[in-house]
Parts: sequence; structure tokens; C-alpha cells
Amino acid sequence: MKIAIMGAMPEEIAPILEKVKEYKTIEYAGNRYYEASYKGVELVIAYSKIGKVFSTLTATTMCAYFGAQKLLFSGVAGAISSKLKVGDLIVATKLAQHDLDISAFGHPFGYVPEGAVYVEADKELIGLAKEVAKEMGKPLQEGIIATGDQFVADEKRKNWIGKTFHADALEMEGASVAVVCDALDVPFFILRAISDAADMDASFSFDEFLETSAVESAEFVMKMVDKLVC
Ligand code: 3QA
Repeated sequence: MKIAIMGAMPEEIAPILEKVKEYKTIEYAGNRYYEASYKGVELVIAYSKIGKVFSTLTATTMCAYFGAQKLLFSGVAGAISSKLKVGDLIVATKLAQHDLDISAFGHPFGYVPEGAVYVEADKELIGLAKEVAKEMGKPLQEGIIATGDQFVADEKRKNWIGKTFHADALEMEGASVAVVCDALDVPFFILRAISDAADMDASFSFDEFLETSAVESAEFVMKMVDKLVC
């Protein structure tokens, strides 16, 4: 089995590379991919760079070029739900693109013809995550994640996204990764640890908590890999 572990920023995959210790670096399409063998399974690890376009490229490469059969995303997110505080973990049940807008033609936000507003994540992987959370004694929230090419640092924008998509958290890569995996029939899982509240203090909070929250998420994802292996 080959499993892809993806992040958007170097900080999001650093704890994973630390854990696998030995890996081979492959350059492809302007990015670095790290191949490792871990407890008998093959891993391909990469950060895409920020946003929907780069994450689409990386997710596609991991699945279509490297042949990953499952994709686990690990990273940080801005909270929309007041139940999510810095460091808390959220797993996406489904994802939407909050900045995809042809509403001028009467279509709902996030929708384009032949697409869908939401892409659903793999239920088995979410089930596995619940087991992991229980074993670790860590609270894990489930919810809708909204994705767009925008670092949201504005209460009004955040509330609009929350209301329009019933979203609990927001980030910049999940929904594009979801579209790729759905199209290529690769089960996927998007996990995020909260780094900020997407409000006027978001950039400061993000800078302060990026590393620690990225570690929270990465540790959980590696526990998922351990479970998938046995
Ligand atoms: C944005 C990162 C991108 O990969 C999405 C973090 C956390 N809080 C968010 C928010 N709005 C949107 N997304 C997020 N990730 C970081 S840009 C700063 C880069 O600094 C999730 C996320 N409020 C680089 C150094 O200058």
C-alpha cells in the first residue's frame, strides 16, 4: 500500500519527516516529494505550497504520478465555530470552495456545472480517526471545512463563509485536494488543527501557533498511519 501525506507549508510536514527519519527526495513539477518506507508501507510526503492551485498540482501528482492509494492531509486552519479553539483538531466531513462564485447566473456559491458544492471525505478514514482519537484521549471535532485562495482575517468574511457553507473551519487547500481525490477515486482525509480564529488577530495568532498546531495535526495523522498499517 502507498499512502500520501500532504501539507501545504513546510511546517506542516516537518514533524512527519522527523518521524519517518529516512527518506528519498524526488523533484517533480517544481516540488519536492519525499518517499519513505514506514512500518512496511510506502509513504509519499510533500507540502504543496499555499492555495488551491498548488495543492491541486501536488494532490494530482501524489495520486497519478506516485500512485498513492490513500491521501491524508495534515495542517492548520482558521476556526469559524466558536467551539474550536487554538490547538483543537477538526476532521472534514465534507469540503467546499468558498471563493468559487458564478452566483450571477443563479447558481449557489461554490457550485459550477458538473461539479458539486460539497465533496465528501472518506467515511472509513473518518471512522478510523474516531478510534485514534479515543485511544489518544484527544477530542476530535467533525465538521465542514471551507477552502479558498484567501487568508481570512476578517470577522465579516468569516461569518459569511460560516453561514453560506455551514462551515466550522476554513483554510486554503482542503477542497481542491478533495476534488482531485474524488475524481481519481482515492480515499482522502483532511485533518486540521486550529491556529487562529480568522478574525482581525488571525495573522498574529497564526504566526504564534502555526508550529505547535501543525505538530498536533501531524502527530494525529501519524497515529492514523499506524492504524492503517496494522
Ligand atoms: C496560510 C496557510 C495556508 O496554507 C492555509 C495556512 C490557517 N488560518 C487560516 C486563515 N485563513 C485561511 N487559511 C488559514 N493555512 C498562511 S499565509 C502566511 C504565510 O506566511 C490554513 C489557515 N485564517 C509565510 C511567511 O510570510
